[in-house]
Amino acid sequence: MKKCVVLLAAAALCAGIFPASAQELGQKRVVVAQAAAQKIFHGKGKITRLNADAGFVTIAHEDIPGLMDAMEMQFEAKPAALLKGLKVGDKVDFALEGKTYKLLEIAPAK
Ligand SMILES: [Cu+2]
Repeated sequence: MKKCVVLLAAAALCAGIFPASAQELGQKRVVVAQAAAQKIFHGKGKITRLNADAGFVTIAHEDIPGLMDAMEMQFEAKPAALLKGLKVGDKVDFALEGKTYKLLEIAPAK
């Protein structure tokens, strides 16, 4: 009988603790995901296509740690004027917003 009471108490304790900590963990994960989404990331690559008037540039980029592996992809520059003076074949350094992938800065690599 005593064992039964102890088990019940433990079960009640667990039921009380686990939902709370699971919820807390979930909230922490959401906060971390939001922080990553709002973060500015920096990359390096080479321009393979350019539509400066429309504000689109395709870059064969290296790894962007914490965001994506190396690949060739199109980015939208914000504002489009960032792309003025650049040309296909240019090696560039760029900064992008982690959630929308919009280019915030792009300049010839130093
Ligand atoms: Cu990419």
